[in-house]
Amino acid sequence: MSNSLFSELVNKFDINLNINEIKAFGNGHINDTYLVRTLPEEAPNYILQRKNHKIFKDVEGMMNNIVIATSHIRNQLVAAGETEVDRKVMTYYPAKDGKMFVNDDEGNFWTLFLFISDSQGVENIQKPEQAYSAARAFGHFQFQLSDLPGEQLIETIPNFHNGISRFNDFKTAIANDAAGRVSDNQLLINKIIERSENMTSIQKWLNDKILPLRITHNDTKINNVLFDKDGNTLCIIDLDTVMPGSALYDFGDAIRTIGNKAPEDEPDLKKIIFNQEIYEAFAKGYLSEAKTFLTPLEIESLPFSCRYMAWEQAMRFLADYLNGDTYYKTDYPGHNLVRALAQIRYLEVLEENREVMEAIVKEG
Ligand code: ADP
Ligand code: GN1
Ligand code: MG
Repeated sequence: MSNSLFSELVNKFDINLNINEIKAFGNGHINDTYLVRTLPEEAPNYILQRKNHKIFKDVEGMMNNIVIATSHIRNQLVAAGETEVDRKVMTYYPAKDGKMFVNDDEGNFWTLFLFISDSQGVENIQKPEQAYSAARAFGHFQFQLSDLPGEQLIETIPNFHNGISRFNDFKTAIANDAAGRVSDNQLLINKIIERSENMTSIQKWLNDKILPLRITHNDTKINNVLFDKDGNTLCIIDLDTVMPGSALYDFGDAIRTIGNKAPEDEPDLKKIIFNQEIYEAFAKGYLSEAKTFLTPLEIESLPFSCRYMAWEQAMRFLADYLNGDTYYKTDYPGHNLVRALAQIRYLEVLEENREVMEAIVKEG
């Protein structure tokens, strides 16, 4: 898209900006993110983000969730006398027509929010202290939303972490065999199927109301926490999937990304190693915030949630590969298969480390 088209989009928002440049930013698998730099140098910068409306089918409802959640947190911060509110919670801007997005001529949905200056997202956590702080930030985020009535929020992607419906989608992908890739991947497919009975238990507990439904983030990749330059956490970002869910998904997904010494698409399976030190720091940080509101079953199931999220993610990547790569952005042919193989290997590694993971959570 040309600079003038970008500027045209930004001008539809209810904010006057003197744009210096707009450039691609970030490396998510779903949305497209652009940094809007403004003049003078010291003025705030912004992020323009195209929401993937093929995946988020109700962008208006999603933005409504985000406004409800961020306003709720903002009110708490103001009431507590917090001075740097705009660095502790996301600030989204409305369009001139009052909506929280603008549409372009092709029907895409664009949103604008404040770029939190002097902040950084971390792709690979190396230090246990960072894991401890990030865990506290995610736990605190759940706490901040714990008194918000869940009925106000929609499911931005229905059944997002529902293991039963994800497994049904997976079986459909196998039955359709749209890309003719099933027969070559039977071994991997079986690794998912043989664990399905056990893995769908979180959803069964939610259905039976044995587990509480909370308002959770649902995409707790570690790069969704912003740190300041001194390593303190600032704010939780990427709020597209804030909706009713289980606290277990947030814990498990964070460990999926940082409890593994290798990235989620590591092709060399020997490099996929459990990072016990980071897991321990994350578990301790999370529990220091969340112990007060989690139920005993939730606490006891934290190690299981890590295995669940690895299984779910392996299944999602593999289903996408079998469907012909229609969901995730990929960098090369076969990328989704590499991701699925890496996630299954990580699941096996977590299974090997089950006892130590349970012992760490018991210690609190
Ligand atoms: P995606 O859904 O594609 O992961 P994000 O909303 O997480 O997109 O944004 C992509 C990247 O942009 C983040 O990982 C982070 O580095 C940066 N980013 C996002 N929001 C902010 C913000 N409010 N302030 C500063 N940087 C941000
Ligand atoms: C997607 O957008 P991004 O990269 O933060 C996905 C997550 C997956 C993740 C795997 C809406 O997250 O659920 O865990 O990729 N988001 C959506 O890396 O599907
Ligand atoms: Mg993100």
